[in-house]
Amino acid sequence: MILHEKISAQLPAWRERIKSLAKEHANVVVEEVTVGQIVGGMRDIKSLLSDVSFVDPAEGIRFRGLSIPELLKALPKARGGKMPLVGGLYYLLMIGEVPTKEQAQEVENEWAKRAELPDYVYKMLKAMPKDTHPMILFSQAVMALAKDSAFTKEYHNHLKKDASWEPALEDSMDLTAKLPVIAAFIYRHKYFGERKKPKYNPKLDYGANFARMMGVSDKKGYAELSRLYFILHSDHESGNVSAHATHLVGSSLADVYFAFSAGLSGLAGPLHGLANQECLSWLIDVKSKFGGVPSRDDLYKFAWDTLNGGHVIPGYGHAVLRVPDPRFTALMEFAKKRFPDDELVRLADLVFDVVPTVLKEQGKAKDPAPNVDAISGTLQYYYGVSQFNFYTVLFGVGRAIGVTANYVWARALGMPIERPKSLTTKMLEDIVAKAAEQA
Ligand code: NMX
Ligand code: MLT
Repeated sequence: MILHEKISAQLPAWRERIKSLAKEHANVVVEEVTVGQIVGGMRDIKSLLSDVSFVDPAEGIRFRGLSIPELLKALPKARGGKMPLVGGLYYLLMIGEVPTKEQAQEVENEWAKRAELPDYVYKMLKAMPKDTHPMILFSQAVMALAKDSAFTKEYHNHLKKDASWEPALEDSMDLTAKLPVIAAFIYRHKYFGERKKPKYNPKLDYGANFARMMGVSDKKGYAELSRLYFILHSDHESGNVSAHATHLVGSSLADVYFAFSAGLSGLAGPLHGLANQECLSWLIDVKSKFGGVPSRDDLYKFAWDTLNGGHVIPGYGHAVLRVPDPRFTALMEFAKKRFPDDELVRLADLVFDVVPTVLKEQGKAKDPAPNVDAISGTLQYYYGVSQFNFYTVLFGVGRAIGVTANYVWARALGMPIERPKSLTTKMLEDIVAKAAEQA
């Protein structure tokens, strides 16, 4: 398999780099950790290693060094579309080089071979109560697949540490191949009562398959959105909850199914991936309260009412970014090019104009700008995917692309089990008292 060959070729030199850092430079200080960071959710503590992506606060994400506009330009495009092949992104994230069209297609072909879902997963999903949240179903399905993990099987068969990335890659290819099928089945079954298995067509790419299996009416348009959506949601460096949870659990040598289902559990939180569902629901509330797009003044007041009611404004703020999220910009551009007159797009644009002012006036949020969730649901809604609570599943399909690339490289580089040190409140107070004495 192409990804296997390319990773094998890079490994000896990369392992030497890590070995040199660990052995010769282990005592070089990166930076200090403050009390504020410890009580403040470990914000900005530089303590994770990932070459897959990096988030610059003033610029946003770079995937293997490429900004979003650069990435969208450089990656090979899907047949009949303007958006890149998702398989090309997986190649880039795994290998660190922009693939040729043939290389991207090889990844797509691998996915097509591995997309079939075992029968027990369908049975399990069908057996769940109708009102189960789709993120529960999604995470359950991922976890169930651990039964067939190549990694776990080989681990119990004396897997050598140096070779552990190989079954990790096999599992990651299998998992990412199956996710669109799982997601589409959950969608068709939960909201439309369909019981038949979605069919993955090997002649179509990942995005086009997803659009067909979802059964939306504008398949071409939705295939383009799906490609863009999965690419943009794939990774956001390693410290966000879903990426970090996946990495942490993977560091115990749990297989990628267990590790990613932990990531999905984190994604299901309203401050993380669930914000896209909350955000669209907030926009729809605005629309129904005012019977359409409100005036600037009415929206300003509504936003303040949300804050005064003790709620956050979903889709705004970020732990790292200090500028509008370039993923928001890319999705907004997509919408404005294709359906600029859509009422929700106009509303999301007005919110972009008003909410940062309100958040700045309130003075709490460090980043008053929109993040990706401020617009992602609006685009789904346009294509008829109007069931808000499904949106985090879509985020999850995309997120797997980045976090599994990280998982494979973590095994390839022999990264150890993660185990930071904790302190008690009293210990922190003592540190503070000592610092005051010395000042
Ligand atoms: N609306 C109201 N208050 C906010 C918002 C917001 N959108 N963003 C931050 N704040 C508040 C925050 O609750 C905190 O208040 P307090 O001191 O009372 O606890 C204060 O501002 C400082 O928070 P920050 O340091 O700016 O943000 P933090 O890094 O802690 O959290 C988020 C980042 C993204 C969790 C936060 O901005 C938020 O809750 N946003 C809304 C939910 C959201 O859009 N989440 C999606 C994240 C992106 N994703 O794709 O997953
Ligand atoms: C993400 O995509 O994971 C979010 O923007 C959250 C983050 O980066 O912290």
